[in-house]
Amino acid sequence: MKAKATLIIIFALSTTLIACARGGGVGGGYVSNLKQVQQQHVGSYVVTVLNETGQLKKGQNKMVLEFRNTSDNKLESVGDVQVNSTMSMPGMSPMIGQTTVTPTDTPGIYDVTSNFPMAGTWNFVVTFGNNQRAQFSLRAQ
Ligand SMILES: [Cu+2]
Repeated sequence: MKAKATLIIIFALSTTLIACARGGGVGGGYVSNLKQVQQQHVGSYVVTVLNETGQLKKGQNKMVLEFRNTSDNKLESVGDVQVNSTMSMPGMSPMIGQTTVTPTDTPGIYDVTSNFPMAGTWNFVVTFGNNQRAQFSLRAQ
């Protein structure tokens, strides 16, 4: 009886692992085990920045941008998404954090890579849909 229960548990675990192994990039293999970095409500959308640790670091970062409709909490494609990532520097022109956004096969999920050349607070402005804008203040450590 006990062995049977163990087998069922192993089966359930392996099914979960197979589901997680699908897809390539962080967002391509989008699974709910990503951690939230920050979230904003913009109009009828909830926009969330996620990654594997929930924290950002100086240098190269892989993230996922998630767009959900607040009415049903379902993922929703928002068309072209652009990110402008800058750090204001006293007495200097802003520092740029090179960022690329790639749509994934899942509507509402976008892969994002950012290179933050400096630790500190980054203004991470996401433009999407009908010129809507989510403004994040992200800390890279
Ligand atoms: Cu800087």
